[in-house]
Order: sequence, then structure tokens, then C-alpha cells
Amino acid sequence: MSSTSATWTSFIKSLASYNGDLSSLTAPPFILSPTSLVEYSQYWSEHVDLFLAPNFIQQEPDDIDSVELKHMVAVLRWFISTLKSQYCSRAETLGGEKKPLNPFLGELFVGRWTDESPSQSFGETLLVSEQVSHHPPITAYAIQNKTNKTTLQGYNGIRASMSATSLNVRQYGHALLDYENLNEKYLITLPPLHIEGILMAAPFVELEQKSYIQSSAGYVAVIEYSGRGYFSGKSNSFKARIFKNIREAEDKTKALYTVSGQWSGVSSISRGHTIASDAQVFFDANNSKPQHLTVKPIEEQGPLESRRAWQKVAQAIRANDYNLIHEEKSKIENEQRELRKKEAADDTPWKQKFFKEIDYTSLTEEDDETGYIKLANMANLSLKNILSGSIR
Ligand code: HCR
Repeated sequence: MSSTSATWTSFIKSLASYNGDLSSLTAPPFILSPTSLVEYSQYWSEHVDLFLAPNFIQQEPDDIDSVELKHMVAVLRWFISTLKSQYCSRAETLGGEKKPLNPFLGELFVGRWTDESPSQSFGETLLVSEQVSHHPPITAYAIQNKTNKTTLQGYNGIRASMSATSLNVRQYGHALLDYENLNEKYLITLPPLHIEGILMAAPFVELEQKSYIQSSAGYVAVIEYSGRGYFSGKSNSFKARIFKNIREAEDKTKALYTVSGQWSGVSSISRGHTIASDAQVFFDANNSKPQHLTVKPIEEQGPLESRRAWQKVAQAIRANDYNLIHEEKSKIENEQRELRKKEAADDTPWKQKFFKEIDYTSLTEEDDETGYIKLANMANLSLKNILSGSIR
């Protein structure tokens, strides 16, 4: 057995007892990503045009659909467009899924997308992502476009467990999308996933089960994910159906629209509950380049900003220098331990900089300014901090 495969074997053994806490996983250097998990929030908006698209949709005199249904179709298209960046980008840029850096408490990632629209009608879109909890790891984020009064806010954490061949990951949290000019909000739940190819040392993500998008206008999209061998026999497959409301969603034949295909490739859309032979292309991930955000140069970043804080660890990972990775990571971890001790001694607990925690179970629909409770009730989803998309 070579030393590489020996380290991989011991890594697989450590995965068997993985509890979702990234820091407890000692992975071999070749599986480490130089990017912190706090950066992953940027994947929500790498198709700014689709993120903002509902703002530019108007009702036409000969439209069969309500304008709110047209918005829902556009929101679903944007959501599908985020999946390749969220779940495939490491495989594409780094040659396989990697273990991200485990963000420290208060770690920040900020950036902006410039306006690349020909009409300059988008304006700037800003991202703030903050690690709001370390144990368990939870990241909160807000993406805001002031020009078009469009905001996405959310948080997520993960719970993971190892089965015989794959790492199964469930996501906690949700995202709330607000189109203020349209007076419409959308609740987005996060799909479960698993990492395949671990035994072969070639890990990749596959989404599974369902996620939902609930619109404040009532429409709901139910998205079902599958891998090789289910609907189309292809990896990264999905089938999404849009219904008038959650009750209609109990009967697939009541679907107003059906979208089917690969979220990392091409998908098609048809009216009704099946995909017709004349279905239109819905989204083509191969022909829609992601727009990466701009981040300040490292020298201008603050000490809590992710790329500055992890700079030396990232360099060590790129250099494949295991001792240096360990040394530099330990410095950050020790510093964090000292900070927590000092906070406890001074009785000044760490405070989130940009986000505040909301206990939805203690609020009524009327008191909840975010609109989450109303949307969760419309979709029949639980208000408790349980797995994303859990039904009440
Ligand atoms: C599961 C995962 C960490 C969490 C990552 C999340 C769920 C984070 C929120 C983003 O919005 C979406 C997202 C995308 C990632 O695909 C997902 C990561 C994939 C791998 C990583 C594991 C903890 C890494 C385990 C190590 C592997 C290579 C064996």
C-alpha cells in the first residue's frame, strides 16, 4: 500500500465517525481545499441576471399565466442555475470535491458583483457572509442589490454521517428571497446530498430527495433530485414541478409546469405535468458562464476576512506542505481558543457582526418582519431549526 492510499484509508475510517464538525476531520492534504466554507455563500449569485430577472418581467396582454407565475418560473430558473456553482465548482476547478476550510467564529467573506448588463440596469450586488457559529458550524449570508431592491438572506449548517460507500449530508437552514418592488417573497429550502466516489479517492456531490420554493403568491415549486439511473440515468438530474399551491402539489397531474434535465447541464420546460416533445430549453449550465464576484485585495482586507485570515494555510495547501498546513492551522485554532477563554473570563460573549438570531417558534406571523413564518406555513414546513424542508 502506498503512503497516499494509506492516508486515504485512515481518512475513510475517520469519516465513519464524522459528526458534521469539519474540524474533527483530519484529511490528507490532496483532499483539502484552500477555500473556507464561509465563501460558499457566493454561489447563490453567480448568475446575477437570473437572480434579478423577475424584476424585469411584465404582464403581456396575451399572457395565459399570471405575472406571479411568470416570476416563479424565473425564480426556479435562477435557483437551478445556482446548483452547478454550489455543488460542482470544486470538481471543475480542483479536479474533485474537496474538504473546505472550517470557518472560525466571526469569519467574514465580503464581495460584490459589478453590473455587467448591457443596459446597466442591474447596479451592484453585494455579499456579506459571516460564520455565526463554530460548534455546530453555521454560516449566515445576505446578498443585496439595492438598485432593484432584491435581497437574499439565509443561513446553513450541515449534519453528516457515513454510510457504507458515501458521506450523507443534510442541510439545516433556509434562504429567503425578497423582491421588494414586486411585493413578493420566496422561501427556499436546501436539498440533502451525499458525496460519492470516496472509496475511489475521487469524491463528487450528488443531490437527493426534494427541496422547495414557496412564493408569497401561493405558487410552490417541488424539486426532486436523482443521480445516475433514476429519471434519465444521468448524474445531477432533477425534475421540478410548479403548482398553484401546496395542496395541489399532492397530485402531480396538477402541475402547471414541469422542468426536467440535469442541473449541471441542460434542462427543459413544458406546461403541465409531463415534458412534451416540443419542450423549450429551460437552462443550459454549459452555456451560461458564472460571473465571479470581486473581492478586495488581501492586503486591504480586515483580519476577520476569510482570504486574509487563511492566507498562509491556503498557501501551504497549494504547496502540498502538510507540516506547514498543520502549523498555520494550529495558530488560528489556538488564537480562537484564547479569544473564547478571554470572552468567558470577561463575561463578554462574542457577538455576530451582521446578523441576528431569530427564534421563529416564539413569533407570530404578524410579528415576523422577515415573512418566513407566513411562507413556511404556506408550504407546510416546520418552523423549528430542524432539517431544511422538513414537513410539520
Ligand atoms: C458537504 C460539504 C460541506 C458543505 C457544502 C454546502 C452544503 C455548504 C453550503 C453551500 O451553500 C452548499 C454546499 C455545497 C457543498 O457541495 C457542500 C460540501 C461538499 C463537500 C463538503 C464536505 C464537508 C467535505 C467532506 C470531505 C470529502 C471530500 C470526503
